Amino acid sequence: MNGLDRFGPLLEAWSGEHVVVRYDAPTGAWIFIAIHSSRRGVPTGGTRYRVYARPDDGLEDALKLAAAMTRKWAVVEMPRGGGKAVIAAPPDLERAARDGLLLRYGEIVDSMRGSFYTGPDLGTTSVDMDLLRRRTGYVSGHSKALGGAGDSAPFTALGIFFGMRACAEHAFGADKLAGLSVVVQGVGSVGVQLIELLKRASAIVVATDADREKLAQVEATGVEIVEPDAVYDQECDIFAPCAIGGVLDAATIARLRCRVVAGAANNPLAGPDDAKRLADRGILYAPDFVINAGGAIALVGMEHMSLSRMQVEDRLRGIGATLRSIFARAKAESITPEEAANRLAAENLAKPLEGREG
Ligand code: PPY
Repeated sequence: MNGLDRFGPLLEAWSGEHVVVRYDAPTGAWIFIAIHSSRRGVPTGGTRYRVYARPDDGLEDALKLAAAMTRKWAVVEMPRGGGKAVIAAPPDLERAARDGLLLRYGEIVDSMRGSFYTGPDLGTTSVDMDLLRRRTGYVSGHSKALGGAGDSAPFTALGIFFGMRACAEHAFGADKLAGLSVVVQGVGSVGVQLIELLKRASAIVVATDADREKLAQVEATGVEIVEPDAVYDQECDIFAPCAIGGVLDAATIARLRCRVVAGAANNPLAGPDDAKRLADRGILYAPDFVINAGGAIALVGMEHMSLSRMQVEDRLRGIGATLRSIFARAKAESITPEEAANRLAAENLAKPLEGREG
């Protein structure tokens, strides 16, 4: 079988617990449920639905995303563990076939009997979560009509917004975005919400997306647009990656003309050296798993910890406070903010579990 030859090396290099793998014969999709860590609670993370060049690219994504979830729950101190699912789908599945695939995926999640909790991610919506709930209760982010928290994108966007203000304070000396230029890469569900918040705060927004149709919709609201590949050369104060991961590598970092990188994308850094590359260019980087934790906080907070909307908003504001302390620590310990955030996550992971909320 083509496209599976990296399975062994990928798993050998991974620090997680286990992976549930399923080949979905009716569609040809591969399903990977990566359980990275159950140390702080039930492994919980979204379900990504995407077309990959090869199935092992989907596995690689799942492994990295699940590890990031472990760090994310640890830095925000929520009683959950790291896990993530990837459905590596064939291109152009028809609606009925996609629904069938999701229902079968829901059965697998259900068979795990609560050892993995999921919700929406790139390529899935709360409508999909409603579908999954026909097969399993271990799903968050389903519609309000069915008793869920609904779309998590507004919460993720609000967390990014508070995080950006902390970045602005550190980089420009004032915790406000008015008059700052922000380039938003990706106008998916989080990108569009973020653009609205930025406009309201009187920031100057420039957007891009590979999807022309989506981009045209954003342009129609008065936002300036740039070509997807020109985005790295665009002079701005803040570059906000809000699309797929792996976009920042040696080549693109060399082109950046911004002072801050802060966005919603998971794993925007292509490799382990890229945080240092950003720092060497004098660019402040908000670690992704800190600044993009808003959706995770909102879904689990509202659906499983009975937090009110106000309490969730307080926690989203806390993303800004956490980033401030990460930037201070990075400075004090002469390390990158990424490394400071990793140290904070590792410390929280090592704490004894007694006496924690939840
Ligand atoms: C993420 O932050 O990347 C998530 O996957 C968050 C999340 C948490 C709980 C359910 C679904 C998604």
